[in-house]
Amino acid sequence: MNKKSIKRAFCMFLIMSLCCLAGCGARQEAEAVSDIKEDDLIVVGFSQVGSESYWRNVNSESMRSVFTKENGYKLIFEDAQQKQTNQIKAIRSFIQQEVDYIVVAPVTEAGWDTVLQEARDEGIPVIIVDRMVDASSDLFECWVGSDFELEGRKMCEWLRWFCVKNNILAEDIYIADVQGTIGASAQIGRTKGLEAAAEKYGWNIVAQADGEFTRAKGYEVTQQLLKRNPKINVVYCENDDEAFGAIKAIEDAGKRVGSNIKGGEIMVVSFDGVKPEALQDVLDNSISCIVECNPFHGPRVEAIIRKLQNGETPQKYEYVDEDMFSAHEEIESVVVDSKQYPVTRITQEVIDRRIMEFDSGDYGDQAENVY
Ligand code: GYE
Repeated sequence: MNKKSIKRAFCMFLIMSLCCLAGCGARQEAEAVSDIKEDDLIVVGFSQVGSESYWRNVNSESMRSVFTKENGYKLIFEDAQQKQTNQIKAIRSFIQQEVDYIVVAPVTEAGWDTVLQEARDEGIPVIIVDRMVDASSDLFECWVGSDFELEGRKMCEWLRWFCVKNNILAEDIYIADVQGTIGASAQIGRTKGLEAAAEKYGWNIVAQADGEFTRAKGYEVTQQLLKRNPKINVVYCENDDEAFGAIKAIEDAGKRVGSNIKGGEIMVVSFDGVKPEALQDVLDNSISCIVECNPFHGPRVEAIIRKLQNGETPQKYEYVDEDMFSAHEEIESVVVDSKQYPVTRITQEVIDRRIMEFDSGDYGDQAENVY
């Protein structure tokens, strides 16, 4: 054998050994997972809102990805199809199945006392995620989600400075508020933020209607509102899916979408910033500003359950940090209650980086990203 063939043979041996090792590793891992006994698993019943938006689907995936057998959990996932009655049924069935934890992402805030009391009577801890419940705080262990009113206020500060910098008078602003599901915390907070700012700065809110956080409803509602109110020059969509519908409705009505309000364009702003297409719309100036809403609650809820398992007391309310996105350079940050919030300037690079981070599951330590 010459030197070259010895080298090649050695390489082959090395590759084969590595493959064998990797195979053994994978096999061992599979065996380890199948060794986990069903009885040892922590059973989590999760009642999810539905699948009304891209945000929601990413949120469901985030929950599914942590509550796995490998991590020591059995997840019972129930999709409520945007109906609270389905959530109440699901919670009652979780109680019957004697799950260890109940996690609820409530559709709307009101009407939870009775069923949460039933869970409490059975000694099952309840964790509320994303939206909030309007119930006595001793009926649940803790809550983790976004400060929706702050999101609305951040957006309105952005709009205010946009108007100042572009010499647009407050009285010339005519806003259509395409709301989220009425009674959901995300709707209540975002609407409240807008109403307070309109009052403070003198903007006109000419119409408000329920867009149910969906693209189809966002389209339908915007189409109707534009017909009835030809003066509308800002469409405040309470999520990106509604914004996709609104953009189409504006274009179908023969009008132009964009930030040039003085030039006759209709400005669209929205919330979430999860779907890459939404950020692309920011770059293309179809959406002028997005206030981020972070959907990665799976690791946060899992961290809470781990604490409860260890006999620790988790923080009662945990809010997640959130960004803002715009392609406009003139507003670098906004201030709400003396706190400064930077606005990330959207470029193709920023979009590509976010896509890469999301694809690889590397979006920072999400469980830590709370205050
Ligand atoms: O903004 C929207 C979703 O509750 C934060 O619900 C959530 C909202 C989110 O359908 O896209």
